[in-house]
Amino acid sequence: MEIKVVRKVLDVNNTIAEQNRKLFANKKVFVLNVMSSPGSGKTTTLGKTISRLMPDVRTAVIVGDVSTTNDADRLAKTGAPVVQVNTDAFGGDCHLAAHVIAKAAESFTLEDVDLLIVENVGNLVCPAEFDIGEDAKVVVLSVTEGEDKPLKYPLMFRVCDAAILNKIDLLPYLEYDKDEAVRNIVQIHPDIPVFEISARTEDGMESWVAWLKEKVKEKLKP
Ligand SMILES: Nc1nc2c(ncn2[C@@H]2O[C@H](COP(=O)(O)OP(=O)(O)O)[C@@H](O)[C@H]2O)c(=O)[nH]1
Ligand SMILES: [Mg+2]
Repeated sequence: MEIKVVRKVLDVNNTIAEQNRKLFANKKVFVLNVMSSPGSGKTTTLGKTISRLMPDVRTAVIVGDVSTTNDADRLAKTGAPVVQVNTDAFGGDCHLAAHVIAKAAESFTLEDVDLLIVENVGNLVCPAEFDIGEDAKVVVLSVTEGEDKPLKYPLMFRVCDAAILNKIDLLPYLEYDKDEAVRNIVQIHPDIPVFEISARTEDGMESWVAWLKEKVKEKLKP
């Protein structure tokens, strides 16, 4: 019984996600869904990423958190239009569902947007299950979270098109086997690109931003 209810929720979500996908295709907007556990560095990474993309790639952001507008305030400093969604209004949902994205996207003039970035609610479980009509999904894993997280949360790593391994500036202070972390990611998702970066020092940012730019360009090509 419970499984049927869950399936129905996901079916309804998938239908709205397809409507979103059509709308974004029609408006030529590339949508990136960014997911991770809380604190792995999504907002910091996105702030630095957007600064490198603008004004060439016109970027807008939807930020999801259970509560507060902290991240929207941080990302608005890049000059990109930002909408904060607080899921405590929806019972404290642990993810952004497709209908929430549809509503939030109404705040933007999509004709003036090339890239819509969605910073999802922080956790490695629910966001992986909800299609929002995006073109690509990215997971951010930081080196303070342990090498085994891809094995513990395999769905997240399976559904993502790229993985960012963040906070590599901290490696000298940790007993962290980076190669093992990358092996675990690739064991779950062979051939997935893994970008080793420090959002703080901006080490490794170029190849990540180049990958994203290429993806956006592919979609915007006439
Ligand atoms: N040392 C270090 N700290 C980072 C890095 N990226 C983010 N942080 C810090 O990690 C904390 C959480 O970052 P935030 O971007 O808010 O993570 P989010 O919850 O995933 O959006 C903040 O204190 C950041 O300053 C990094 O590359 N290196
Ligand atoms: Mg954040």
